[in-house]
Amino acid sequence: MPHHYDVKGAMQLYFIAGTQDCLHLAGDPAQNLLAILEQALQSGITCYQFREKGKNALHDPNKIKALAMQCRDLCRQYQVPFVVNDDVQLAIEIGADGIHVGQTDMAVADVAALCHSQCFIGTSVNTLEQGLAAQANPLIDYFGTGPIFPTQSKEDPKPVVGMAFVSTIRANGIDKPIVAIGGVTAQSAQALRQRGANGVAVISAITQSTNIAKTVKELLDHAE
Ligand code: TZP
Ligand code: MG
Repeated sequence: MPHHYDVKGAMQLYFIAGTQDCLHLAGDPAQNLLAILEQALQSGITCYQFREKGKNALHDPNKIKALAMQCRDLCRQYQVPFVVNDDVQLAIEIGADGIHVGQTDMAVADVAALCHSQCFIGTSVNTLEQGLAAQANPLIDYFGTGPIFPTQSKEDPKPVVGMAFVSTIRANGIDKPIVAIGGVTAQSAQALRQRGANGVAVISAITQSTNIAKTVKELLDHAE
């Protein structure tokens, strides 16, 4: 039996973050992540991805799992899908709603065999060829297109694709749920939706906001 989520609806405003994205704030990064996530949930984000990644991330698997469970519990309170980045075993262990795997992570067929009954599956697309392959693969439920603009939030970003990439994806008959990612702010969210994105995925626009409620409202402006 496949997962039962409204994936397209979840793409409207997809927040991604880990402790590495909270290091600009004083205090404990894990507590800061939880506080930011709770504000973002209260303000109306439609999906959250737990992404603990890079040299500044937590590295103790027990701490990562404990934090992921706290984030999951917050998302459940607000009935917002909880997605785990990369780590399929963690996603299964803690009952995540979705799993996101990049082009070089575990193969989608293997991910699906392990967890598609519970989790929806997302991937990342940086070229039209990858987009056509993701469209053709029935195991992929959504994908991220980007980076649209330069990003400070990823250590090894792929080449910037620009807003036109979203139009190119739709012009080629790709109709799966897509979320535009990479340097997206309230200034570009509406234009990305007009080009055919179902929504936007952001890290820093929310983690570095000094008014999360206002930022989330602006990022959701003109969403369906
Ligand atoms: N994948 C492509 S760009 C990116 C990821 C995870 C980072 C997006 O972060 P920001 O701060 O919204 O540019
Ligand atoms: Mg990955």
